[in-house]
Amino acid sequence: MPNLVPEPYRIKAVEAIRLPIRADREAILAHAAYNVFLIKSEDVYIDLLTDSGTSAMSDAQWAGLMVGDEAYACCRNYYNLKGTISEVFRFRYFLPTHQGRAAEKVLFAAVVKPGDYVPSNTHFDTTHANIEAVGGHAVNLPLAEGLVPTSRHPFKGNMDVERLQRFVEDVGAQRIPLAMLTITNNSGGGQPVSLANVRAVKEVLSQYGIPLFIDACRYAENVYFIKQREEGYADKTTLEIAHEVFSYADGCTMSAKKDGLVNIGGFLAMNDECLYQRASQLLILWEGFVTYGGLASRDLEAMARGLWEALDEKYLQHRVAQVGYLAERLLERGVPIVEPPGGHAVYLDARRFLPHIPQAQFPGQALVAHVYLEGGIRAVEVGSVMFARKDETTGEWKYPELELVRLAIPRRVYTQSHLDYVADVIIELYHKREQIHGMRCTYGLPVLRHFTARFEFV
Ligand code: P71
Repeated sequence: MPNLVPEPYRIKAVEAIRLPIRADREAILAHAAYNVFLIKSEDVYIDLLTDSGTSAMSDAQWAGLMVGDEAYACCRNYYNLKGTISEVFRFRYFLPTHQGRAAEKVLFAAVVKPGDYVPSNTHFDTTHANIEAVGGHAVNLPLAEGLVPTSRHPFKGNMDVERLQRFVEDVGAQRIPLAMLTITNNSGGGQPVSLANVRAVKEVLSQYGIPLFIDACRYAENVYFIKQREEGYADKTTLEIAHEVFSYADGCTMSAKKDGLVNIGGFLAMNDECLYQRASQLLILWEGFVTYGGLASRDLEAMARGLWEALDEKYLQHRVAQVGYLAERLLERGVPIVEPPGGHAVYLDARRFLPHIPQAQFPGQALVAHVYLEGGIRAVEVGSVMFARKDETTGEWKYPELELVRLAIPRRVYTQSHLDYVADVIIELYHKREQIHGMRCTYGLPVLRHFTARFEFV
């Protein structure tokens, strides 16, 4: 069993979970208007909605909560976090925020003017929305292979560097206040970005004086993929690789709810002092003083410790193997997924799973609904519900290239037998796929509609 990497931890506290009977699951889902964001968590058996904020903290992190110094200003935990960030990410300045999107909001409000462009390998939905909220255009320039679920390119999260160069020439550097790289690329299947790509993107941007920011949510998983897959990095430590990744960047946004191994927290970091000053003003306005940024001091401490734990190689080896194990079990039964699997999730390819459902009838959402009905498992759609956009002039909908259902694996939470159960449920559903019908959206807000939208089966 080459994939078997036992959990490099043992379990000290447990939380009961319960599978409602099928009839109850049907009623629960209908009551939630077929949107799993609206299902009570106690009615979910295995919760794979997200890997964000759902990690199990370590004993060291829990102990860290007790040494939270709850002073309004300059608490000791701020300095502990500052120490971690300067040792791992090596940016000169940082501001804590309550989560990733708060860091994005502050950053874009400080640098993006109406009509500006922010290119990325692929922006996550909150990033996209925060750029547009200040009048900017969020532009995705992924590698072509990144949009082909069956391509086994090792770094499908890469940005297309030639497209970036052309894009900068087309719109002009003065309209691009910054560019971004999301590591790993969440919307594209949790795929990593290579160090060669980070370097190449930085080279292009340097010609024009455009800063590079990294969306660092899953930096540790990305670092581990570099170590495994990129020539010349097998013998480097995860910390050394992290140093090199961030050395090409001018700053980063971070949702520590992912690779910070905390339930809440994030930060914005940068080298530019002027930007730090401007961002500090906005942080104080929206989040809180610069030494806590909307968090309790104990949360800063848990983050300071979690950011280190995420770089532990034994932990990363298990994490990536765990996701890979679920992927393998599905692949050996022919279930279409995004290959190779990413670091935090297995993504079902809803287009190939349900070829009889047109994109306008939300095959991803229909699959999410049935994954819950079949096994009480909560997944999330990353497809037309999340990314389709209405053209304001023609009124026509533009659908995304990828129609995916993400099975996100919370960190240090589920064991292999949970994943075996998940695989069995999905395989069973795959056998019955022809019985699954499309959906229509009966209510949806124009921005980030997936959180609150309502559906029914057609
Ligand atoms: C994820 C999330 C959380 C989420 C967001 C929207 C719908 C469902 C779940 C959040 C990210 C992310 C990247 C690459 C920034 C954020 C925002 N992801 N960048 O994947 O993946 O961070 O949630 O802390 O504000 O489930 P935030």
